[in-house]
Amino acid sequence: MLGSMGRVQRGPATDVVASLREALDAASSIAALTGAGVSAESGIPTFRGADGLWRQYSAEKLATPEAFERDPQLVWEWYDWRRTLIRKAQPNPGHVALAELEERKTSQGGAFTLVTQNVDSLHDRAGSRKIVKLHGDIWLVRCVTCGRVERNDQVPLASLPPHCRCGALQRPEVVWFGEALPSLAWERAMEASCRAQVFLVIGTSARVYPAAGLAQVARQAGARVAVVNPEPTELEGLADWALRGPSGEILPRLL
Ligand code: BV8
Ligand code: ZN
Repeated sequence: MLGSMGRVQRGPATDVVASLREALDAASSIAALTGAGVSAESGIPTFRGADGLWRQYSAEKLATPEAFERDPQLVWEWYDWRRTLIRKAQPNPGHVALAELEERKTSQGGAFTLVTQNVDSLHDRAGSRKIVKLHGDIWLVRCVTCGRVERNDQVPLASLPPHCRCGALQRPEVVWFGEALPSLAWERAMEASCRAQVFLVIGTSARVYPAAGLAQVARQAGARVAVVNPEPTELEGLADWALRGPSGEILPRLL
């Protein structure tokens, strides 16, 4: 049923899902922005949900260069804890559905770009190919001195904090608050958002910028926007479809 504005359609009712599925089938270019909520059903706590705190610290307190400068050990204990959770986690049906959507769209000669804020690599493990990682990758580390980037899969970390072969400290290769996003990733995210006819916003509180601004970019370039989230978000006002519920249940219904 259409809302009063005739635009926003509530809840994952079958007609809403069917209408979005039709738009996805017809679209030649689709972009999706995901956040921590898409990994919630894989057992990974979100940043701002009830289970989002670690030793009572919020992400804003730990995911900063200042926190790392002040106490690299503490910041690495947080990442080691998250890496341990992520290693045990499996991609859920929401991750898998996004990989299938990409496969289907590209096999029809269309485009599907998955832009993620997540650093947990569950989209890679679910089979997504065209992934733009806006905030980095928890399995990569970077030397604070010589800049060398390498993969570190140790769970738990053998030594906390890890050190580079040059002897200097290594940090997680992720984007902290106050740090610029990788320019190539940002360019690819902007390009995909401007080209999309349908822009999916999945499992994000849409509070962190510039990532959260991509929905507006897509809309201004003519896309229709679908939001998949059990809760209302800051993007409610610009959603053409608001599918209220967990992505692990809703996304497979879009196939
Ligand atoms: C930058 C990576 C400048 C590391 C992260 C004031 C106004 C506007 C902006 C700012 C401001 N003050 C400061 C800023 C800038 C700041 C910002 O936006 N702050 C916010 C807090 C206001 N942004 C930055 O600093 C960015 N950099 O601006 O640089 C610059 C430019 C040039 C040169 C130099 C500097 C960098 C931001 C990146 C920070 N890094 N993480 C790591 O992961 O450890 S942020 C972290 O939180 C995540 O990466 C993610 O991006 C972000 C948001 O989290 P979400 O993914 O949305 O998760 P959240 O818990 O919030 O929400 C989960 C959602 O899932 C909920 O809605 C929930 O309902 C839903 N959900 C739950 N279960 C399910 C579900 N959905 C579906 N299914 C379910 N089952
Ligand atoms: Zn080094």
